[in-house]
Amino acid sequence: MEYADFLDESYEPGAEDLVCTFRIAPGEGLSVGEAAARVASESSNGTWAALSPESDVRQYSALACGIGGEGPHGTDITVAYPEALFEYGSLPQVLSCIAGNIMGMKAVDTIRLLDCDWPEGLADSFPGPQYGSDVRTEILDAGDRPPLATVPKPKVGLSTEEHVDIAEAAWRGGVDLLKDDENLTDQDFNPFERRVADALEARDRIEDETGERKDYLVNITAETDEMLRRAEYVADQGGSFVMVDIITCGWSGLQTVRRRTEDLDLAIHAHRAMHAAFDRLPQHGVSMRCLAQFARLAGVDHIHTGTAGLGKLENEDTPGINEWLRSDLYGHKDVLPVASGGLHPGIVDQLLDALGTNIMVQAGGGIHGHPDGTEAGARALRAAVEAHGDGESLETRAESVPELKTALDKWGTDSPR
Ligand code: CAP
Ligand code: MG
Repeated sequence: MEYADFLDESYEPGAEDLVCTFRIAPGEGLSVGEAAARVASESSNGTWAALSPESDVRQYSALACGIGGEGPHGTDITVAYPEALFEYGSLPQVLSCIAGNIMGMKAVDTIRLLDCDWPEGLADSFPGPQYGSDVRTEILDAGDRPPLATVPKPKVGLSTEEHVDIAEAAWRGGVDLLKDDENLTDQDFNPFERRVADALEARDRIEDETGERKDYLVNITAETDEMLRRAEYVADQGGSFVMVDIITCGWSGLQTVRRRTEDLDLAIHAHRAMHAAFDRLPQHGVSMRCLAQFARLAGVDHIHTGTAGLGKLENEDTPGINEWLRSDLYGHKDVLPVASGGLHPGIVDQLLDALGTNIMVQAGGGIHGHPDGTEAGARALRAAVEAHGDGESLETRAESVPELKTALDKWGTDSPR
């Protein structure tokens, strides 16, 4: 058993293979084929020295079976992994194979995991989402309109009173969901339990006032046992959602939370803070497309996937990722994509034209930065989304919604830099 045994371009992947596409730049002195063989070997059960094991371990060996054309960031190769290599239901084990040591091998100058094609057995060994985009009707009253969410800004430092006041104003103005920021957890200036209890109490009041269901994406990000305790607290207080910073918490932590949210009947909002450390460079790392795939298998209901070039953040392939999150995956529920980052009422129509309306729209600065405050900012965003649904231009809707007019006067229709 040596590196050359892990390359077979005549091999046709079968239904029981996990097929991964990588983009590689071979290391010095190696051909693409030689580098591809090393990727297959080191990510399954080979190593640098020739081995002669007694037992038939070849059944667990991956095969580099496709070599594509050379592109600006490297050459795309295909590697087929037999399902038997993997532990069913364990994302960390799968990732330790397909995104493990190979990321640091000398045999490749750069390597990026671009895409995965999942076999049924392995995909079915994961729970998948509990709700997916059904949250729009099962938990909220959004119907086929994009649910609107807002993060109180400044992102941390507000007291619980200030946080709840902002929540009330945003809900009253037409937002469906309050959302904690990715770095707001249980700090002294806004402690977790009081924040959750007071905000959900306010939620009940505003629901009575508006006749519309409202809810709260509560950030439970913490050490795993503590996340479980916080999820139970949210359920006890009558919440329906928890938010997890899935990259910083890690896949094991997420899988543990998903087990408990099934019992607690809570939907999971996935924030992807730190994703860009994996996916920003086109020639190296792990693509956001793959991170989203892992998250769907793990069972999140919503995940941030970007704003199709609009907004303040760099993103890759948002429409393609969103399409995969809605695609059939052996009966797993879809995942509701979240567009967030520098959004304001003046660019929402462009966003919905680019991504469709089966998304969640989050605006923080684009609501709380409104000259007339949070409630006006929320009214402006809601009006912008409803105008798009009615096929009416922002400018026309602004004639009857002064809050929208004010937002357009302030921010125009361009993305912030
Ligand atoms: C947006 C946000 C979100 C980012 C995350 C922020 O605030 O709260 O965390 O959108 O990025 O902290 O920047 P604004 P992504 O609405 O005020 O811009 O959605 O790309 O994962
Ligand atoms: Mg944030």
